[in-house]
Amino acid sequence: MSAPTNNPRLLAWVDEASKMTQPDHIVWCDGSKAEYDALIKITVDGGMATPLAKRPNSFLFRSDPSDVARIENRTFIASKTKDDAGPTNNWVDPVALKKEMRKLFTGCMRGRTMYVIPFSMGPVGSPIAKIGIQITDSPYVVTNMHIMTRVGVRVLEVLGASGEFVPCLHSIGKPLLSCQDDAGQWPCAPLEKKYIAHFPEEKTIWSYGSGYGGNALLGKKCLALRIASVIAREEHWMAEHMLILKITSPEGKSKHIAAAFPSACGKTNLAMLVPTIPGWKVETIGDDIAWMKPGKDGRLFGINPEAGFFGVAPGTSIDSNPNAMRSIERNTIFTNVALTEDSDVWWEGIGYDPPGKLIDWTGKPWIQDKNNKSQSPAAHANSRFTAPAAQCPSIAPEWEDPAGVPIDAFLFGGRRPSTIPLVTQAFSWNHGVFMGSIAGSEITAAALDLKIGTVRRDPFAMLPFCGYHMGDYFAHWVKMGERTPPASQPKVFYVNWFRKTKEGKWLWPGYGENSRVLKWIFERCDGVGEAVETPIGFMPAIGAIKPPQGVSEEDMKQLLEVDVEGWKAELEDIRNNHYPKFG
Ligand code: SAT
Ligand code: MN
Repeated sequence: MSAPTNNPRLLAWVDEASKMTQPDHIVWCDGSKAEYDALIKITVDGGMATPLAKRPNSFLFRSDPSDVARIENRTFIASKTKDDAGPTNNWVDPVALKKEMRKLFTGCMRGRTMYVIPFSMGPVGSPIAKIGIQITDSPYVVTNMHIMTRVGVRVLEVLGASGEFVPCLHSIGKPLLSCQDDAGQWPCAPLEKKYIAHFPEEKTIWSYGSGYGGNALLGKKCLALRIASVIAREEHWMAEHMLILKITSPEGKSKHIAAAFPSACGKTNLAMLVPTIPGWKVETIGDDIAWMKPGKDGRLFGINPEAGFFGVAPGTSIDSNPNAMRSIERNTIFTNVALTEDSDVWWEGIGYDPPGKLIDWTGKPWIQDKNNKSQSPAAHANSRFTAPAAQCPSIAPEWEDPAGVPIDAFLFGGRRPSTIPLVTQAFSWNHGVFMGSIAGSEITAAALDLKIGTVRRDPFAMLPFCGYHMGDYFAHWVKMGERTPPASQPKVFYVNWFRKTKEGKWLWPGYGENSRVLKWIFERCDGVGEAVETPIGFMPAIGAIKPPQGVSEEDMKQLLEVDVEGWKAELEDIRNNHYPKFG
């Protein structure tokens, strides 16, 4: 196939990669539906994918049990010096790593097809968007990239002969010997040969040995966060692990809120929230990543660089997230969920019992046994759906606006049963930076490295996703504030939906009721919300947030108290255990 580009740098890179990996064929992807269908057919015919009878154009994949999530201990920032990667990233010397990885990549695509995927992160041609080119030998990855990014010829047109792109080299790391095929098994390399490598100075990504999620869909965490965070620092913008939502008042005024939470805090649910308060509307711009640049008027304008949702399936139900459930009715790829007898999907927390016998995510028969508390789940805890964002009923009309949307507020949060109130507003930008830097969740289940009750902090929810020194990242936030006129700075809030009583009862119902807190945040941005000044920030005045049903005045008091003793312990933990990590 002749290459559909005359970009010399792209042609040279593809040539070099194909000489190293030695594929049987090279295919330049055009992003068309015909291409998607043909690739899906290859996976179905090969026994890798199962068509789902109840959901048009939807398919189930089961991965290898060793390849089910991002692997942080095999993810590397290969900057020139260790100090540039900082104390919280895995650093390796880039020269040594390339030498090692070249050995692995040599001949790794034998017996396979190499796909060249031109993709845009962000609306094609948007001044905030970036172009990536992913090389991969996985048809599964190509189909997922079709959904998660904008793939195709239009991207090559924007790239032109001299445009810039981020080269993303990927292989599942399993060459096929002559006459061999995968025999329906998910191909990948053993753990010690898996490498998810980032070269921040060159702005390139080399990923070897995994076909799953963020390890393999290189536009997502690798490009849109780790590499983009490096570019954003150089170019004075922000690449953040944030959802963006649009909230509209009964009077028809809108604000945009970008929010960062550590994992398992309901980011996708918040992005697609259905308000319980009459007349208010929440719409979705993005559920995972925000790229924000200062506009001409000094305000920050944000885009969602992605085109789809790669959401966690377990816990997603009509009650917890009706918009997500409706987004996945068709044209969706499911990975590692359970299969029903009538060829539909099922997972723990889908909101109803399994309709009879299932095939679990490992491919084995599974019958629910409610008496057996240690029964292994039918769907993997990190099983996923990949669905086009355009299918989401709550998607905002301007979600693909190349100019982005003006950001009025930043939210940080975490799961904090004690100390942290329902909502606090920062006094200033830098106070807000402090709030982002201490974000984290309390450990509720025993982890290897932390004991129950301690806070696992994940500053800005960026700890696994920042491509450079985390201390420099905090400084970048401070500098962004200095570059933005105070009146144009987004206001910053810290929220906690997960407060409990001393007896362990939830104080706040969460989900759609969080709209009450969003309303106060909206009003604060509008200059009308009533607040009191406390030692930890501005907080809602009595009556400024109307409690939902089941939340008493007494509960509200607890939710909005300033826990002086708790905060003293908090500060001690921050001073002694958290900040020293960053130098
Ligand atoms: O696998 S992804 O990195 O895309 C999702 C996640 O682990 O947060
Ligand atoms: Mn994420």
